[in-house]
Amino acid sequence: MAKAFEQPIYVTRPLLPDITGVTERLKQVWDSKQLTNFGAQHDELSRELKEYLETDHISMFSNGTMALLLGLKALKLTGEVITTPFTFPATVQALDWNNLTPVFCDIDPATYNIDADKIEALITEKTTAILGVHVFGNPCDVEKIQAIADKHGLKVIYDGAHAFGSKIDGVPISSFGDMTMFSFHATKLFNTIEGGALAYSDPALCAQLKLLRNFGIANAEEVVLSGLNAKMNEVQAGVGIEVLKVIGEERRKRHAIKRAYQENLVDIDGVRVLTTLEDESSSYQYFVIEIEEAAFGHSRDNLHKVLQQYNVFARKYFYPLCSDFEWYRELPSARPENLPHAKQAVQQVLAMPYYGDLPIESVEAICGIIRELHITQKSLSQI
Ligand code: T4K
Repeated sequence: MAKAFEQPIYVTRPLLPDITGVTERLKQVWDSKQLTNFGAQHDELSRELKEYLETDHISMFSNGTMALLLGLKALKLTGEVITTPFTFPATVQALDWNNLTPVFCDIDPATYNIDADKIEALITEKTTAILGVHVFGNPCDVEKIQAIADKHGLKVIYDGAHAFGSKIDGVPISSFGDMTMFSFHATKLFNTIEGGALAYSDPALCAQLKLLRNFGIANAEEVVLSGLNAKMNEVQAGVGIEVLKVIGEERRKRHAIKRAYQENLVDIDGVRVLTTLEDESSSYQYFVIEIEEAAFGHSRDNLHKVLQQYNVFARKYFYPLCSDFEWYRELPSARPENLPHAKQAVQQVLAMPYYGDLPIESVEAICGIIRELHITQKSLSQI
């Protein structure tokens, strides 16, 4: 019989580089006395990320939400934006803060991404953009989405919060759409504690995005637009430079963990492993399973609770659906009958513990708990 873990096992743990390198970075920041406002660490990380992500241009922000919010602002969108309800609240909240109305489109049950085949029917004369999310690092159907956007003169923005390093047939994920947002939050594969970036190819956006994240200040004499304060500071950037050095090793560790999960879950009825991009193309951000209650013998919610009894804190990303937020419920596109696949996914999906320092034996033990629950069909009350 499976035993509870002595220490809690969380869905993730931050990737922490050796403290020596971070201390050296801190010393450089201290010596320079430049703590924020586009200093040397900021510029160095910016250069390194541009290369790593193979993008033409990159702008770094205090967090991913501010990057998306101001990216949408820079594109001067109005009216309605077609997006997915199966995402983190930040995606649609970035629309709210731009006075844009989200139009929720159902998802593709195979990838959990916006269903490109359902987008066109939602376009009205007010639509100005499509905001896709590369959910769990798996790419949207970028070709189909671009074709629709070109046909109707729409912008395409991707929330790539989970897609750091994702590629499609060897092409970096940021090559698609007008811009891609990345999150560098502590829970992300690559982190700057908090942080985020926009990657894009239009050089005109560089200056605009710099103004938007620095109060619209053009120079000591001129404030040219209403901006915000959303700059990445020097400590964030310094940490990021050190994290980038260990990302290859982290990806290798996560690869082994992914394989261990796959091998240990493959023959359990009712547990579907979300197909992710293979190896070099993967962002290795999450390891996600889907529970089909009839075959597994328990609901996703029951499994979630049982795992907690064993000190394992898997997460129901993304629950609740954004279309169920109180302030969207009246939108026609938020009606449940329009979002059948999203409604189903939100009841079935579970993000499993996934980070490089998670021992393979722990992965095997977690899978053992799942297997035991399936085999014995025991209810929560019997544990
Ligand atoms: N778009 C999408 C699709 C996103 O998923 C996100 C963020 C965004 C946009 C916005 O990007 P940011 O503005 O955040 O850059 C976490 C993260 O806070 C959030 O960044 C992330 N998505 C989301 C999917 O996950 P929570 O509410 O699950 O965080 P929390 O605090 O419960 O952390 C999860 C687990 O991670 C904890 O149980 C323990 C561990 N943890 C967490 C932190 C913060 C640590 O071990 N150390 C830590 O410092 O949202």
